[in-house]
Amino acid sequence: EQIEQTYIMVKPDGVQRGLVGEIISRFEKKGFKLTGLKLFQCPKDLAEEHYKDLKAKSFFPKLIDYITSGPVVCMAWEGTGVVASARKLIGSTDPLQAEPGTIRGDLAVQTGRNVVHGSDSPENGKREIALWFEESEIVQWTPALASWLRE
Ligand code: DAT
Ligand code: MG
Repeated sequence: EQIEQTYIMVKPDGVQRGLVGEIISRFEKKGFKLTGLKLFQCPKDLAEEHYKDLKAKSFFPKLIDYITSGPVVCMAWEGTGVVASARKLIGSTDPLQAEPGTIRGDLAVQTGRNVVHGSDSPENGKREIALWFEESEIVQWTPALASWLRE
């Protein structure tokens, strides 16, 4: 089984609304391993690089303003299948379409305030973690409960 990494980020609305603990908790309880965590004020150039695939979209300037409007919480999570599983825990891009039980389905009402980001592929997981974290900020550790999560 391939161990993957994904970049998860509580967006500025999630931080302002006091949802940081709730959001971290969902990934923690699922059983993935946290390998990086920080509060961070995102500069404009980093936001533009992170969302470079959306540069041509009409909403791009608003998206950059939103992501840089206040602190975000950056996370790196690791595990087998973590990329797709995290996307499921997060729910659809439009929170009104997101299923109840998902983070966006439970905690948000609009695409432009959808509280959390998650990488969409293992390749982007690696790319985004390298973009948002220094190498020294990623910690390799063995959770004591590992044998109770996986046989
Ligand atoms: P996701 O965050 O679910 O991976 P995405 O990568 O397609 O979605 O888009 C990145 C972010 O851009 C998304 O979380 C919110 C914003 N966005 C996407 N589509 C939008 C739209 N049609 N109008 C406004 N904002 C949009
Ligand atoms: Mg995306």
